[in-house]
Amino acid sequence: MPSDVDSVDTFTTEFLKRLQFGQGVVLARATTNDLYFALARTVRQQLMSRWLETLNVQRKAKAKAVVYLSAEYLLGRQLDNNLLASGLTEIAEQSMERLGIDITTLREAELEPGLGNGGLGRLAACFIDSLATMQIPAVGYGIRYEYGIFRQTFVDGVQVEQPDSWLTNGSPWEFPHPEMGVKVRFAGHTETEHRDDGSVATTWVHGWEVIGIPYNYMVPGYRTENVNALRLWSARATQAFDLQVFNSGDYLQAVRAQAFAENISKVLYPEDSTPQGKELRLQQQYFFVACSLRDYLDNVLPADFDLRRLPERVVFQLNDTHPVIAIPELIRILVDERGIAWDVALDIARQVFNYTCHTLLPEALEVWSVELLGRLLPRHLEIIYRLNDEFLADLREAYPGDELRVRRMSIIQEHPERAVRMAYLATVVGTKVNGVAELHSQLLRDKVLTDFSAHWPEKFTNVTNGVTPRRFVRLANPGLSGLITETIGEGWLKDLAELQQLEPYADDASFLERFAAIKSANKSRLSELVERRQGIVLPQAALYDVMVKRLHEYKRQTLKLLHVITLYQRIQENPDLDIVPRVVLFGAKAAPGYRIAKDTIALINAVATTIDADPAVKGRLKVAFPANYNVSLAEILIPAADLSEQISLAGKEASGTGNMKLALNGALTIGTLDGANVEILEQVGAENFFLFGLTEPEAQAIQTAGYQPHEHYASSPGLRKALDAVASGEFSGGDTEAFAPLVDSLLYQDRFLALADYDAYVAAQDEVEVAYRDTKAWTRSAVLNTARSGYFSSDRSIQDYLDRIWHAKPVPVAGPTG
Ligand code: 26V
Repeated sequence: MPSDVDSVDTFTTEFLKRLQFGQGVVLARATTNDLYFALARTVRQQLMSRWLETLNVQRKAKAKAVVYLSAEYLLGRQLDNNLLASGLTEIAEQSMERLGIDITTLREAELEPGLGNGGLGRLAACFIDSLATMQIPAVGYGIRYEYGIFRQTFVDGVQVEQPDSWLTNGSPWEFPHPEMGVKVRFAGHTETEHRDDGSVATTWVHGWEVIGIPYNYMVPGYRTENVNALRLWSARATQAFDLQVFNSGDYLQAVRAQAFAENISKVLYPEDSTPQGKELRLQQQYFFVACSLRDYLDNVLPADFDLRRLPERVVFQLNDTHPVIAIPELIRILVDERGIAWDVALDIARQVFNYTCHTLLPEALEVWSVELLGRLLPRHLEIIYRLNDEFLADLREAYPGDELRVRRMSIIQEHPERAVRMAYLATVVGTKVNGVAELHSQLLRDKVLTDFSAHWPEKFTNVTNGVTPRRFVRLANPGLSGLITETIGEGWLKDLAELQQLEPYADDASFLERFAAIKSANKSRLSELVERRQGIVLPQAALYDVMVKRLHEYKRQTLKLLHVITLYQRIQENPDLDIVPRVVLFGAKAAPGYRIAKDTIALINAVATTIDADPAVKGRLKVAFPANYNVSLAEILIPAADLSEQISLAGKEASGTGNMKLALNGALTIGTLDGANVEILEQVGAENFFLFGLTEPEAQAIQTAGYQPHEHYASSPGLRKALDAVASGEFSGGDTEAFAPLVDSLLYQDRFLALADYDAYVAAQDEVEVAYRDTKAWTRSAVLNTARSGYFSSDRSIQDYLDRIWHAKPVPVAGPTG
């Protein structure tokens, strides 16, 4: 294929062709979007031949592949990532410069695919990057939501959600394949036929169906010829359905039917903790899982493939419970469609599925009511019942007389309604169940899936999360990346453990100066952005204190805010106080229906406004809350951080991944012993980490004993003062009602022990302040954070999955960079 664009000349020629023939405009008349499209298409073309070659090589190799099933992929912008992976960044930059085009504007023209809520979706995006980089044959499957995570705006400080229409300008990275549409059936009933030979055959007579159209996205590995695929499904009405209704003469009804079908992939559910049992969400889950299995079994595997040998060729990783309906779906295909005996089918399913759990909050564990499941997927419910019957029979044999245990472990819960516990289904059938950080996996074994881990200890394992250094260091922090590469070479981008080699430079004065200068430049870059967006000017010489993550009570943004109020009150009390100037940055979206979370956002904004209006503060304290925190904003915010806030109540945050990104970029963590913080502390050393707060067992003990939050209010003067200020209306123009629900929930409930940890938190923040005054020592710690965080690469996570769970091997694609 004559498609190489490996010089500035050929790149420019190709770019102009794309502009003319792809967009239908000439340079002089091109819009920014035209130019962005032409550039994206030029890069895409370069990756295209590698992609086809990868498919070719993988098909021939017949190696075991990893199929990652995830309802979310929080991809972020693609242009820079694809330029980097293909080694075309400089050529593209020079080419654009030659044409007088500002490439930065083009970069910013890309609307990021925000097809995920937060950590879980971003982890999926990091994992497919690592899989490709490590040359593992892998496919990611998911949903092509027409609207991703909502765009957050603030109106008078209150979060208002706008639809995220990321596709309005078109999407240059996707390859739609309408001709490869897959039918997905729903509803109806089942019929059983007792055959003469004694066997029983079940047929699912469905009620309605839709078509899934695959959209392919290239997932290029970093500096390798391997390009994997991400395949996202979009729902369309079937023609048969249309014709039937159109023929009946009811045109409007037919159009409505079409809209109904397309609704399935319309929008990402913005809740990330409390499943509402919504019918459309179950439709989404089954839709993408059914499309993906069908696609893999029928199109990816060879036509004559004997499905009895499936475990040799594929492993399905279930990203949380969202794709768990794949288990009964595979069994249904094997038994009902391929005529494989139940026991054999079940045995296959047992070998190919594995389940990752991403939470500990009991309210986040998905259950589907039997009523809904039976109505939407009658055959699947039957299969689940049969699985459960057999499982419970095994249990009764293993634990004679222990009916209580049997009921506890049943896949079907009886109260408050009959429902299928999806985590249990995944645990019963899956080969391996993993948590996402050491502490999380341990608590999963000891607290959430206790009976299961007693029954099957070898089923449980841990894979600590990681993040891709390509996006979150190399692209997000070019300054630091340059310094690292200059110092230790560029091997770290594929083997992040090499960052260790930076350790000796923590005592090298000139290295420290350069490191600090880069941090300071990153702060400028951030403050320019904040000024452009919000007209707020951030002081440069200040400690940048960053808390970015979804808004959730367990993450305790209010605890951070109470500290901010305390700092403010110290200034009010003593206007000449010598404190370290601090910029506190928040980034957080709240689920639209999560009242307390939205109130917290309003309070953060109200506090920011009040502090800003107070001349006594004189630039010593600033709160900035840029709206719409997303991957693109993370890439600017994280490299500017001095201090990383990881202050969830111990035992609640499964892992966290923002904590890893921040540490890698040289921020020091102030944090609790929760999630992966525990491992960050272990890696970077206690001298380079501000640890505070209750431990998980302590928190547990307090809650068991009957926690009384107002006792802390009564005994801590600082806390009392801060809370009183909120209650008195100081931040709401005298309105004492505005934040009453928030204050009351803290004083009378405080589910996540924010008040209990307040004193310890403020004390740790005071230590931060002392430490920050010693610039050299602080920078030394920052360098050590970077040098010692190599463990948190998603490449290492993927290697752990390979070793402990998947047992798949690389299939390198030969080529100039292979
Ligand atoms: C849950 C639900 C519940 C039903 C409604 C829709 C929905 C969408 C997403 C989720 C997932 C919530 C779990 C989650 O995101 N967990 C986060 O996973 C990260 C990656 O493992 C981890 O770092 C975070 O600590 C964990 O909170």
